Amino acid sequence: MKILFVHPSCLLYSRIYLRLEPLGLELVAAAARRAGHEVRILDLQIFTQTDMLREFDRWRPDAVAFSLNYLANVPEVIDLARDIKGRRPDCFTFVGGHSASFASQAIIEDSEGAMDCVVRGDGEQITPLVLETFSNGGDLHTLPGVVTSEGWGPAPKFVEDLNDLRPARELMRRRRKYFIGDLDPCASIEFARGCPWDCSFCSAWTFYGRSYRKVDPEVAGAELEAIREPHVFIVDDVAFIYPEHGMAIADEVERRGIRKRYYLETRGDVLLKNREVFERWKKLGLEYMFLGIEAIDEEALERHRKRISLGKNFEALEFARSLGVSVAINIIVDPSWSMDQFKMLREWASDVPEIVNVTVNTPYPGTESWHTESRKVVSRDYRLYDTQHAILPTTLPLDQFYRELIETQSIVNRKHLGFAALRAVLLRTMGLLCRGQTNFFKMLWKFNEVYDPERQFQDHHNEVHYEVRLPERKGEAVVNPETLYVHVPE
Ligand code: B12
Ligand code: SF4
Repeated sequence: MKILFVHPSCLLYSRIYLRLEPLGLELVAAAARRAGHEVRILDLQIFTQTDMLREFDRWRPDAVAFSLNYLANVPEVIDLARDIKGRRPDCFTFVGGHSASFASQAIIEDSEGAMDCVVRGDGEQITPLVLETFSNGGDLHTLPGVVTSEGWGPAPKFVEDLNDLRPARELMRRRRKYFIGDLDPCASIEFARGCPWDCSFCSAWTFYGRSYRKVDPEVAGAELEAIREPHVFIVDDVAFIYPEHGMAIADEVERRGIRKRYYLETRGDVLLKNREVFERWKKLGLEYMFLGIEAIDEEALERHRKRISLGKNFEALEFARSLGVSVAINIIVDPSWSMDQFKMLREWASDVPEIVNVTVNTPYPGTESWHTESRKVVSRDYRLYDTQHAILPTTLPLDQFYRELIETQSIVNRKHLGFAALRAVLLRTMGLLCRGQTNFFKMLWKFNEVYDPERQFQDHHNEVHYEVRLPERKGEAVVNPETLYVHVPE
């Protein structure tokens, strides 16, 4: 079969700071190719919907498969499936990914036959089976993790071995468009999958049943060596939980003489526990580290169930600073915030040397807070579920909330991306421009074009075609995690 794999377009956030290769889709495409299919990938973070439809008409694939990690992309993907069925009703359409797995029933219903099936969980092993079953006219809904209008298959299965497949990077067109900050161009890599913690606002753990699976160090080393880009984003939810794993990959990097610059995400307590691993990676080229701090008060940390104290988080920040890496942190703003709370955050964010990323508390399907959050959501428009909009009631009038939010973000943005920051990274910027890499340079002045309080406020008044389904019993005091899992723990 001929299969076109499609990644949807950028979210608000990605229009400025980053654009990263769709690693999950590359892995699934590689699995389909290994099963003998002819595959192509089109990334709508780079190409347009018109490009996609043109390719569809010219190449005439037998199937189109979408990747859907972000809830905000659900309407776009359903509409694209409708376009495809409108052109060729016999073309097989399916979708997988993080959000597709949590919103599978809604996607099947809302697409009214345009999406033939949703594949929940790890996609590599099941995709060839889905394609085979479709071509033989078999019952798709009997396969593990598969949801169709006829019903649900059994629970999805974990891929047997993470070392088995490598992403089909060579299928990506215009790879130089992928970047994060001044790591331009940037590739992505996965050293481990899943997360054993259980923060109440996050669905990384519910997706993978709190499992944590590691790629063998030799495989990780070989893959890293094969990457052409000089910069690499490590996509693990929490990097280097096990020190021996981090050290063994570092051995591989040294043995192979790999010299790259890296970005990774981890937790404060993991950083403090495995100091020597991060020190070693700093020597190997670790440049940026994202620490999941989330709050600057104990009460919020408790509510998010981060299982770390404020003191430990600050200690981790101190240590990260001493390492000499650039540290990025995320602070979750609650829609209930007053002017004073915003002001306090602005003052704090201006004082600390870290890059402070500000997101809005957004309960997501698949998280515990989606069920326990007792406030009524003010919008069920999928497009607003991007952590940059308030979908819970704001205490401030909504337009004022956005003015405060964007003022806070712009102060933080100016601190790191304004002229002063540019002066500091002038040499690097010139180097990138000389090599024809313009992604970082362009991002420096994009803020005002992308973030506009009035536009964000108006987004609440757009016509809504597809709505997020609310949980049956919203405002529950406790949720049984078993009911949240996509992959049931083994
Ligand atoms: C790395 C990462 C990022 C990176 C960038 C990722 C990127 N490429 O754009 C950064 C740090 C920049 C980022 C930012 C954000 N992220 Co993010 N991110 C992740 C993370 C940790 C891993 C994603 C990943 O690459 N995994 C590795 C690959 C191999 O797995 P995968 O893509 O899931 O693919 C597998 C399956 O999903 C499936 N699959 C995928 N596609 C397809 C297609 C088909 C056809 C099939 C059959 C199967 C299939 O098979 C694949 C292989 O098994 C996830 C959490 C997680 N563990 O999934 C959050 C996650 C996806 N992000 C999330 C969020 C909210 C965001 C932000 C909006 C805000 C924030 N606070 O971080 C921003 C927005 C970014 C944007 N794109 O605009 C949420 C999504 C929630 C939701 N329901 O929408 C997640 C789930 C984390 C969470 N907090 O719960 N993110
Ligand atoms: S926020 Fe981080 S530590 Fe918490 S469950 Fe999600 S990935 Fe794990």
